[in-house]
Amino acid sequence: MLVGIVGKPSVGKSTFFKAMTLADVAIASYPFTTIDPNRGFAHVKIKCADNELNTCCNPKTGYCEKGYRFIPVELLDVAGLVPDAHKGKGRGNQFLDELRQADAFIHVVDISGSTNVQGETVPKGNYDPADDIRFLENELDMWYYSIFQKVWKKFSYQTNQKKQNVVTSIVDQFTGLKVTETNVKQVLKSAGLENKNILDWQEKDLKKFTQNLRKTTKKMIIAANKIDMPGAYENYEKIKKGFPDYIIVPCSAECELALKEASKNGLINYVSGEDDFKIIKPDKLNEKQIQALTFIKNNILKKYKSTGVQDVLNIAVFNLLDYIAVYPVENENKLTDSKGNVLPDVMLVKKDSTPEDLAFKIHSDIGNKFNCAISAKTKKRLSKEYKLQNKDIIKIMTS
Ligand SMILES: Nc1nc2c(ncn2[C@@H]2O[C@H](COP(=O)(O)OP(=O)(O)O)[C@@H](O)[C@H]2O)c(=O)[nH]1
Ligand SMILES: [Mg+2]
Repeated sequence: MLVGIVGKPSVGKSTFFKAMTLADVAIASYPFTTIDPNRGFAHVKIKCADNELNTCCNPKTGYCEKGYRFIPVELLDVAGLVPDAHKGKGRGNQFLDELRQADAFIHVVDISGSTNVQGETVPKGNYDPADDIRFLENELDMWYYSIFQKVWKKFSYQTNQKKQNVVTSIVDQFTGLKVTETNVKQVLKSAGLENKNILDWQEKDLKKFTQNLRKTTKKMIIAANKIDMPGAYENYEKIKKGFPDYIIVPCSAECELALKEASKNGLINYVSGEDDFKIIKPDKLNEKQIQALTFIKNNILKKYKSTGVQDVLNIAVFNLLDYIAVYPVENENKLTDSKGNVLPDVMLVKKDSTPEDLAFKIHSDIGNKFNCAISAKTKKRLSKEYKLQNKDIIKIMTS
């Protein structure tokens, strides 16, 4: 799974990325600090199944900390998008191209309203963050629209005898954008274009189809970043009312990064996404650091219950994309792999996946040889149609 971070320049995309991956990336308050995309692993967080089963896991991927299991998810941080990016403005078409493979987008917005549309610093409150949501939606729609226009033109050249299947041609045109046949069929239906000859589509049909396709295949959550700044909360409240269809999460990437770094340096005890931290080396902290930590504790953690950054990723994966976490094991009694590692893997699978889907996700060979599955929690054999549940522990039997 790949989650793309999008937004105009200087809203905190790279800070968000760094806070989640602790990768060494360039962060600065001037536009286009990031040119080449940053790619790295962040983690979604679940309450690990090991404590409810009175055991202790040995993760092969990700890690487990204080009863929380962290499951890797790939994150992509690209350069900022500016208006007319789809036409190539600010190398926008290159940056959009880098986002093709993403399953979902996190749109980072500077909710304090202190960066203009180009990403330049302006006095706080001088810019309405609602404009960011509108302009970015428009850029993404125009991006899909321009890709679609190519296939649409192809249709008009085709004679009736040589007419290609509409759905397959659209899927082909969107190669690499994770657009499936099911997506296209569903969108044709929802846009009321199922039975309309594609050559009779009007401009408004094209727009509606491409917009719906974009919304279906690139789901988006809004990270209302810089919530630590004055006036940000009021803007967040306004945006929430103005865009009821979006999940909007208040966050402070800078605060999360400060906590992660202090924790990495052994100064504090902090688990990503928690509402508190503990200072463990008070004598190693200078006055400025103490002030910063006190600010985070009182103005962010107490007020919002977390810095919001971990929540954004968790909500994107589990709510927006509807994934669940499943533990495959080889020994259903010991809950281990063949080497004796307890609950070594957790896989993210789409809700409503079956055990066979899980088998294919592990490896195509295992999928091809799939025979049946056993739930390690109940020791019962699961039916072919069984829908996997969050935190199921599954043994796959192959033939
Ligand atoms: N106050 C505040 N500043 C932030 C936050 N996140 C990022 N910044 C600052 O915003 C500026 C732009 O950050 P950067 O991550 O490079 O933005 P990008 O261009 O979107 O990747 C830097 O000066 C960051 O320190 C935040 O949560 N709060
Ligand atoms: Mg950046």
